[in-house]
Amino acid sequence: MQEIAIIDSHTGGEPTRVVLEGAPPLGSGSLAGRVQVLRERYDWFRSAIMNEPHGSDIIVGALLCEPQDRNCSAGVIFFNNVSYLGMCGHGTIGLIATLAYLGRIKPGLHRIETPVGIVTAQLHEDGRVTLHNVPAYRYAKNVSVEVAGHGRVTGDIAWGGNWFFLTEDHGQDLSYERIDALTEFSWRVREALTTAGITGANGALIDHIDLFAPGTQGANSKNFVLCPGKAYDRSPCGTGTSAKLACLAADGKLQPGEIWVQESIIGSRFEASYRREGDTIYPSITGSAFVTLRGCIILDERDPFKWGIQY
Ligand code: PYC
Repeated sequence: MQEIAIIDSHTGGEPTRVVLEGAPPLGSGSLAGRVQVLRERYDWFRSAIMNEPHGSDIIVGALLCEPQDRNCSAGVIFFNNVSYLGMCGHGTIGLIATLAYLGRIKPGLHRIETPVGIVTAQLHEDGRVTLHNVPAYRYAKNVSVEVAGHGRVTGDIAWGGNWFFLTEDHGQDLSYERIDALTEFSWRVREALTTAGITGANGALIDHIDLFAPGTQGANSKNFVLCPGKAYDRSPCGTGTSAKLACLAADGKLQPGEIWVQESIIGSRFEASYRREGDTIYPSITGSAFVTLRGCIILDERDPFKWGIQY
């Protein structure tokens, strides 16, 4: 039997599972190096925690690691049902809420090491968290792709800690009742981008699709975000909102310090803004997370599905 200590939380409805103990040895190098070791040698660990029957395709895992930089409160590697994430906005907010729940951190600023760089997170006295993310940028504007059964769709490609295709030109009604249709449509967009050889910088796979529409009840915008494993983000997506800020900034539609309220497909919200240093955009995302479960995953060697049901 192997036991893996976990704490689950949700940020705007999107779950995060912090893995506290029980990970295989990844060494003490950079987080980017450690995620490579995890991917190449111990991917069964990710699968066991994320996939059914222990997990589900909607959970994002956050493996707590010793930071290399001693000025950081923690290091973290994010993963999901299919792969690894560079950064995760809702997941960082969930991680901070979890560390606070454990009494390991107090309100204030905390540096967190991730595979794509150091982010900082402000834990507020009332429990809200403001994530100061890695720099975001728009890589390409007005990229058109032919989507099977739909026609041409035009959008922007941007980085916010993960790669996104962001579009308002989708002809879809972004309503919760249409989750299945939105999932199928977004998946087709993703497949069309891959088929057309459209990527992020250095050939990076665009594995998040972000559909936008006008927001409701004072929100600037509402979105539907399809994640890499075909689950939709219940939260407004921290890295996706960061990518959106980069596009708004590039188009001169949002000024530094101005608040952008991003609403998710289930109605949860992030408050976002950015600061600019030269050409560099630094996004900040504020949201709340709530701890929902504390426990232990048990890997029983007799269980034929202990490593998760693989797709
Ligand atoms: O909040 O950045 C995010 C995120 C990425 C995937 C799911 N949530």
